[in-house]
Amino acid sequence: MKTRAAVAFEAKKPLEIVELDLEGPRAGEVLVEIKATGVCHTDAYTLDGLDSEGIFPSILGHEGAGVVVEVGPGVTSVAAGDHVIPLYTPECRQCKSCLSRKTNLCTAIRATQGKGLMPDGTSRFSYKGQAIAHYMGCSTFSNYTVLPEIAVAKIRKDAPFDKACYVGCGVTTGVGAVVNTAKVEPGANCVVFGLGGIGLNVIQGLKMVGADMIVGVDINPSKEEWGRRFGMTHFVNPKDHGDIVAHLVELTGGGADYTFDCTGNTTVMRQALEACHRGWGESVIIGVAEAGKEIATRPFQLVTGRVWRGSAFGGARGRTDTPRIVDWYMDGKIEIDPMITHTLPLERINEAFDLMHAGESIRSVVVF
Ligand code: NAD
Ligand code: AHE
Ligand code: ZN
Repeated sequence: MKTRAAVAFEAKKPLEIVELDLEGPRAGEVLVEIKATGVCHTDAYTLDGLDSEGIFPSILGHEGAGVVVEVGPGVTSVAAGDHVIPLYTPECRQCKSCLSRKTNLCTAIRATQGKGLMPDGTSRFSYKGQAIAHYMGCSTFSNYTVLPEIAVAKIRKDAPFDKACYVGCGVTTGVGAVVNTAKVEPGANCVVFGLGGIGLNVIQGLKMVGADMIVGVDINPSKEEWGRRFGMTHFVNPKDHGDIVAHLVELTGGGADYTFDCTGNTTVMRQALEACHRGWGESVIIGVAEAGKEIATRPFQLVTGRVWRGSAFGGARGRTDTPRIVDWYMDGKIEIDPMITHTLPLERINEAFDLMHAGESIRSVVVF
């Protein structure tokens, strides 16, 4: 069949809208009509050539929602007509990682996914006879995409696609980092670095679990209003302080119980660790750093009890947890609508990247 998609032909070049060929689902795969997709900073990072796994040409996008159109042989958990969210972190429930109950990082198909291929080692997309790579196992910047059965979460049918898509990455990543990774307790003092599409979801997660102090840190002063809208209690612009760590340690009465990096900047990651309370403070890295970057701190910071950890997809087990997060949204426990600042047709998808780089959007959603 044919599908309309925004293709990343080259790094650092705008996406091009073209009609591609898409092969139908093979065994264990499903064909999904994508109805809406968010544009995450990770898509921009890959398009900018900063991803060590970046492949071109490819179809980016990993924050979608849509409808199952057709299933391949052997598929039992979803059927045509089901509403689904594609999962860049699948959940096979059978691999060593899934069975460990210690991680959400299913390893069943990670190797081929990182190469831009379906689990059988081939691509379903082609353009003028040339294979086009999948991205993060999702490729939601295409109107139709093929996904492994283990990489789709079935969600309720009354959830609007143009909001539910955000659960496919940003909402789950932010709220999940609080609930699943850090397991923040009521009354905790917390600092969130970077108040974008992820950081604001960390803030609303912190509010939901009853954190006491929720400090937001951003170099963009317009983010103060956004942070307060979702529960931030204090705002700090690093540009107003010589020693940001000393300021945050003083503000939080000796250091934070939990800090979250939602910037992807390795200097900020160090600040986030060092702003933690001696003896127990935990810092969660969510931001994705560009290829070649490394983090550093004095080992003494860890010797004296601070903990560094990371969180991918908010520690969520996709098929199990994302339908529940959609329920939280539908039940009014978390907000999504105000964070979707821009809704655009596919033809204008490059504007979503411009808005993000200009700091003018929280989330842009492309609707098909
Ligand atoms: P975004 O562009 O919407 O927001 C980033 C925010 O960080 C902006 O408000 C920006 O002003 C702020 N910022 C930039 N430099 C800063 C600095 N030095 N100090 C303080 N604030 C600073 O991006 P996003 O979509 O929210 O994504 C944030 C990060 O999370 C990205 O690195 C993205 O790749 C990553 N991410 C990780 C996961 C995961 O599973 N771990 C999932 C989604 C996104
Ligand atoms: N490909 C990069 C790593 C990118 C990365 O860390 N991705 C996050 C999700 S970001 C979503 O917006 C993630 O879940 N990683 C786990 C995984 O298995 O990829 C690199 O450095 O090579
Ligand atoms: Zn993302």
